[in-house]
Amino acid sequence: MTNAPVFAVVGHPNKGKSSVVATLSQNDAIAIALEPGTTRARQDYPLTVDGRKLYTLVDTPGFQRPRRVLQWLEAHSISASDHPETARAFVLQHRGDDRFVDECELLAPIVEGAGIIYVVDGSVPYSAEHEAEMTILRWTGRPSLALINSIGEDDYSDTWQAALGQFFQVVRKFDAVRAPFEQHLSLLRAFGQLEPDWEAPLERATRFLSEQRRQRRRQAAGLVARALEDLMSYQERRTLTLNQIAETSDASLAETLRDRWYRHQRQREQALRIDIEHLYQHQRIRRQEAELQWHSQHDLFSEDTRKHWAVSKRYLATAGFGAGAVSGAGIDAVTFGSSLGTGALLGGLIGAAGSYFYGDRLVLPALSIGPMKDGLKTASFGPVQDSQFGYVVLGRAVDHWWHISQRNHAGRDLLELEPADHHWLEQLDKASRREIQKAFERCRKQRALAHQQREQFAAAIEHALAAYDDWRLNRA
Ligand SMILES: Nc1nc2c(ncn2[C@@H]2O[C@H](COP(=O)(O)OP(=O)(O)OP(=O)(O)O)[C@@H](O)[C@H]2O)c(=O)[nH]1
Ligand SMILES: [Mg+2]
Repeated sequence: MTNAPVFAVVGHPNKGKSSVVATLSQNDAIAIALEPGTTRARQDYPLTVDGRKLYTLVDTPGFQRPRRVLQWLEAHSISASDHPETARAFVLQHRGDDRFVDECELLAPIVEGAGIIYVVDGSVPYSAEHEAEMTILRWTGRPSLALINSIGEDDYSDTWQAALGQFFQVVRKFDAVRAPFEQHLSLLRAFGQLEPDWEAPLERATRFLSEQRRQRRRQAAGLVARALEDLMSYQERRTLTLNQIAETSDASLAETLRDRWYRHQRQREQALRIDIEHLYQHQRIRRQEAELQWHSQHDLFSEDTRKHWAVSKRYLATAGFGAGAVSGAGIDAVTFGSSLGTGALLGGLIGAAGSYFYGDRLVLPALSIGPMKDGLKTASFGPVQDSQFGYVVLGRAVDHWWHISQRNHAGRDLLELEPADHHWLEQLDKASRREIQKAFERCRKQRALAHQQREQFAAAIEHALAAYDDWRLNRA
């Protein structure tokens, strides 16, 4: 596949050209800024999947002197049949000419054979000043498509549509920042219709991208499952001499180990965040300070978190079994490893008050000091003895994954993980819920998951991702 299509993304300065390139090439390193003139030189951005180049997008600076260029073209043309030749001659003759640096940069890839993606801002009114640009592009004779990318709130896309339709073969609305994945694919297909040589490679590109999306979800589920396994089974340990034990109170030992345990858990969760972001080729996501610093408001262990991260008390009470299933034999199956009896705990959970639930007592592990061995004792803290903790982590992880999987590479805003107090997990099939609950139980008992159990756990998490995706979709 040597002839992967090349598209030059061109237009007026500051209309979202680089944003379109960033999104379609899945590259968040591309400079996007409020000031016009951010892109100064032509730059190629190939999109590769599994080492295969599917297409290349060329980011370009905006037109600066389109009327002057058009004058030159008109003065050097005899008839319409020489328009593409004349456009090529313009580029050849003006290389190094200070007046037309930007025009040469943006026209060069087109006269070399690239297709044209012309980007306009549909939130400002159409103006005739664009006609020189559009005419120049038409002169090149290359396949062309116009994108109406709305930067602001207003909508003038109708007048744009009418004007662009006279110059371009296809006109589409495309929001570089918000367009969902399906629209990326549909855009590629539209291009395939413009040029017979591109139809097959672009059809292949859409297949590869769809497959990549499925694979990424599977890999994301694997990452979340591994993180949950680590978090649920983590134990902080410290070996102490007799002297140390004599000098240290249980309370301060517990505090030290607990602090370290907390830190580990938070770091592990952060590592998961970054792994997920990198999986989707997001290398520079800025998250809220509060998220990175674990401001107490967003603390993994706070009541606030539980409320906000899609884990209701009622859900927690019936986690893995579905509402109403926790009765009779069901209760035995729910082993909430707590110092309280199962019955008492469930009473507290289901009871209207239940407000003590999720206090540190239940969620957090306790300090344990082992027997003396060779003059040393080992103090340990963890693993967490309440599998509900896993659901809190899962709810947060799934929500983060969803935002990342939806995020276009033109997005530069802060990632704010909005609170949601919903029962989305109830949409998950029972078998998957049971699988997740089983894995949590094993982990908190520090029994390593066997290969097959790990796979089943990851598959259940993948179902959870899909369920969450559906739930978000239906909510929108
Ligand atoms: N809300 C919103 N803003 C956008 C969109 N596309 C671009 N912008 C904003 O518009 C501004 C310009 O975007 P760029 O992609 O840098 O535009 P450009 O055409 O490459 O600009 P130059 O390289 O300077 O010619 C940036 O502040 C973007 O964040 C969009 O689809 N939605
Ligand atoms: Mg730019």
